[in-house]
Amino acid sequence: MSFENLIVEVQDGIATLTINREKVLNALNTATLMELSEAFYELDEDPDVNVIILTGAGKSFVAGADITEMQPLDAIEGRKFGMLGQSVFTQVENLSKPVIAAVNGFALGGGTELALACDIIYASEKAKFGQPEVGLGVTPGFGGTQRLPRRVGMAMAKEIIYTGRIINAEDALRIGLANKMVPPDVLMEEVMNLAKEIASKGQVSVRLAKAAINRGMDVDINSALSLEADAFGLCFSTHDQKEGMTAFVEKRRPEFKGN
Ligand code: CO8
Repeated sequence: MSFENLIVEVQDGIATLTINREKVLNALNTATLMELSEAFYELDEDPDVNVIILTGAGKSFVAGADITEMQPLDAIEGRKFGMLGQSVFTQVENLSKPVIAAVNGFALGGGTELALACDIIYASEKAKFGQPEVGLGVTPGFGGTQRLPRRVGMAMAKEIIYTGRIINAEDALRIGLANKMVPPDVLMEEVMNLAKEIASKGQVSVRLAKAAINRGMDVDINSALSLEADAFGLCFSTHDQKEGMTAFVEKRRPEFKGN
């Protein structure tokens, strides 16, 4: 895969997707959003990929949507740009495979929103989160008004969004925005270890669990439990369920095949 604004590397079942517009701190313009969509589609289809890591080149994860591109937009164009970002981030959220955000630096506006679309966020001690949009005269537009309250609670999300305040990694960890905070020089190693741990499990069950969690959060508890029952039942049609349980009974390590 070759892109102008992204670097994609795949090794041992783990893809690392790096947003690479370092000069503008990896701000997301239309071209980068389109490339992200294409890259995520291809990685989800790639049978050699089980887990995807998303990070940014240089000192930034993503410093938001590209302000120079947004500055001249009218209402119709602004809505269109917002919907493009929303559709790409929803694609990331709904990917069948787990996506881990390795937040290496600034994750502002669209950067926090992109991290929120990932399954798990590991933050460098240098990471800076926030939704500074009200300081630019706009609302968050790539999902922040919806995914941030779902992640950190409504009152905390309102304080973050109404003030536009920058949140350091320690606070991101405290409020449950980040799963883990690590020193900058070991961020990628820690994220890779997490990815390898996930990749070593039964991949059908990992993906069905992701779908059940994601879909279940948007419906009532009884419908959600029904989704879980369907996912659980479906696992019993797989090689990996037979192998996983047989290996337990035979006191050996399972050899999963991902089917
Ligand atoms: N867009 C475009 N260019 C950017 C952006 C951005 N979001 N962020 C940084 N840059 C550029 C700077 O303009 C600068 O370019 P140049 O060298 O040509 O002057 C270069 O990147 C380096 O930036 P700084 O010199 O500012 O670097 P600092 O280390 O001094 O500061 C900051 C880093 C604090 C991250 C600072 O760059 C900053 O505040 N950036 C903007 C952050 C921001 O407000 N992000 C939110 C954007 S809005 C958004 O994401 C909403 C999404 C939904 C929109 C839906 C619309 C319809």
